[in-house]
Amino acid sequence: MTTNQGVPIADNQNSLKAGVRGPVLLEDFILREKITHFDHERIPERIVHARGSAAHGYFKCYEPLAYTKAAPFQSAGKETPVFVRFSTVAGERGSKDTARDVRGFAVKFYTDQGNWDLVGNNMPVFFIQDAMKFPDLIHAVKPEQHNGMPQAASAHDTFWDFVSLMPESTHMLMWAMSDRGIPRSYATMEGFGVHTFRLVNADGDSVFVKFHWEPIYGTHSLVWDEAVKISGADPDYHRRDLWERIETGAFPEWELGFQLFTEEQAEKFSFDVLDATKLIPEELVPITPVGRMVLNRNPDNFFAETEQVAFCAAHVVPGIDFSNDPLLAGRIHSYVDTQISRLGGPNFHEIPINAPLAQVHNNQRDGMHRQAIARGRVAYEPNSLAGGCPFQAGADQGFVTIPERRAAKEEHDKVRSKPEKFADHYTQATLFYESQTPVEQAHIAAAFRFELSKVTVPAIRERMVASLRNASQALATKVAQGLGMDTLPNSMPRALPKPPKPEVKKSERLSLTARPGDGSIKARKIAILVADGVVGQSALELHDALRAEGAVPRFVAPRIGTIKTVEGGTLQATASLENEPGFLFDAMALADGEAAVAELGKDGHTMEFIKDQLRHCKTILALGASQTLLAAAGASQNLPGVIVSDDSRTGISAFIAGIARHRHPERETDSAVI
Ligand code: HDD
Repeated sequence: MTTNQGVPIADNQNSLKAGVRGPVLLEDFILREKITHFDHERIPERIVHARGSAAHGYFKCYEPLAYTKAAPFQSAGKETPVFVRFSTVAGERGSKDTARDVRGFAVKFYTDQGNWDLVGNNMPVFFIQDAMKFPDLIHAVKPEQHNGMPQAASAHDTFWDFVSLMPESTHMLMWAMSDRGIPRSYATMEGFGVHTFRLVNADGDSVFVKFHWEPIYGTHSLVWDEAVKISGADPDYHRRDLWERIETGAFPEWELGFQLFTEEQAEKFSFDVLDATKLIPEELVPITPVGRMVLNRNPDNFFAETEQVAFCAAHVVPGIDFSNDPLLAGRIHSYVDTQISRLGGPNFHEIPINAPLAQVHNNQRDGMHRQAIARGRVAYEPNSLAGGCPFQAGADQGFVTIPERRAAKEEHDKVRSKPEKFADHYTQATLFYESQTPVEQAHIAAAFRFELSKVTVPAIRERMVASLRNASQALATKVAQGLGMDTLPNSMPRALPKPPKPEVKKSERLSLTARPGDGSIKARKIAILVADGVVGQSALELHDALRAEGAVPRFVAPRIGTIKTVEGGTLQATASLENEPGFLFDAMALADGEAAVAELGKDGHTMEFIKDQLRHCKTILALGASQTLLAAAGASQNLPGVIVSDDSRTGISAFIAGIARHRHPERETDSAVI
């Protein structure tokens, strides 16, 4: 052990004192260095997206792409290293993972031509159209300034005050109130670049693009009651899930897809592609798959990597360019700016996780925390003393901004204004709501009801319902009923009374059910409830069958440790009913064995365990004698997703098929707690 100066430390237990009971001496440089460093261990957390988790991996290109010269897409099979950070937006760094919120989905590609950061979200649209409103949006959603509450939640007055006065947020509210706001796992969320970007090829031709990440495990979310309970039992739920998936080899994986369209197509759309509150329905522009991203390595050090990684919407590489989206423009400024205070100066690009793999050559010098030692005496260009180095890369190699085509009607020199189509605030909110299944619609209504019921000012609730009427009368009526409103308020006047007719009125691709995934049960957490006297053979058979499918089964018992089987053998319970409650598992099985069933039946946690699994519509298997536990918990054997079996083989295969469906929403009723 040494000091930071490399001086060997003889004693790391005792400070230097004037006598064993005397005062500590100022001379103790070892103590002072240790405490001083400790005092400065924290850096400011991110203003937004403070709570996050990350992993390393790679992106692999399917085929070379003619429409972009961006390095990751130049040859089939080409791998580009990536570092990906997922996050919630509103909560502070130590807040819970399962808050209802948008999730950040930020990908840093370490390309041959420098770093490209695709800093997106798990929703394809945004609350506002212009970065000018971003500080207002964030001030409204963060804990209220007078009392610092609530933490990691949009269910409070200031958020709904703001959004109800900003009807452009209605579309995004639909997404945030949908089950997308409470994902089951980072590995089961879609990701979106949100803005329209441009791809540029070697000839300088450009095409518009929207970026999509599609999870191979399918889209899968929590239900609200589950999310609330998980936040108490395991606030690190998503962080742990990401870590464990990678440790167990069930690597999270997404397919990258492009929605490609030309400027001429864009001009004909009923919406403006520069408006980040609008998406492009896949029925209008289909998604072209271009490659896969796999996350296969956990960070070595949370602070060094996950905390210090600095993403920036301005980090693009040759072949990728911006559009004129006014929300994107503000982002291009904001990210570097924020890192300067968060990471302590302009040299954060030298921190290993941020350093590009491509070499850096320029004449930028000095500043706080500079690591690089620039040799020689030249720090300017042009020069002759360093042989002219570093040379500009030139238009062939270097980044060239594509010349913007300006439509004749956009002739104003400088304006603070918006295009007319930006004023259509509701058409796509309607599209999203109408495209959901009845269960998804019910969840959206329940989420609005919950959030608005936390709003203490009646006028805000009414204004929000008045706005919702423009998106969906049915939804507004349901929400109003849930809030005890006797009559519906008048609809809010629309900024654009006659919006253009939408090309698509219902898009099945917008439902979470549209992406069921590969049908596997990889990485699902499954509880097998056991106690002394369990039938070991069928319990182990089930355990092994689940493992063989890539799932993560655990024996859960009234206490952890060794469990005796009827056959005279043993099982190891790695979780207890108390330390891993039922809502932490994707599915459960009740093992066979009279004595075990009797013991489990005596423990109050067992009933709660089963009831939560029932309530959250998960797959339940009851083997042999354990059927009585199901009955005691009030479960009818005829419920979809509840499997009762005396024959472990058939029971296990039905169980696996049930788990692959994620959940059995047919079990939901209006009165169910979800
Ligand atoms: Fe942002 C962080 C995504 C609009 C300003 N943003 C941040 C992160 C994500 C996004 C994923 C976390 C990155 C990480 O893991 O470190 N932000 C978005 C998306 C937006 C968006 C998808 C809209 C389409 N953001 C947006 C605007 C502004 C910012 C309009 C400001 C004008 N965002 C920031 C920031 C953050 C940030 C203040 C905080 C921490 C950081 O940058 O590094 O600069």
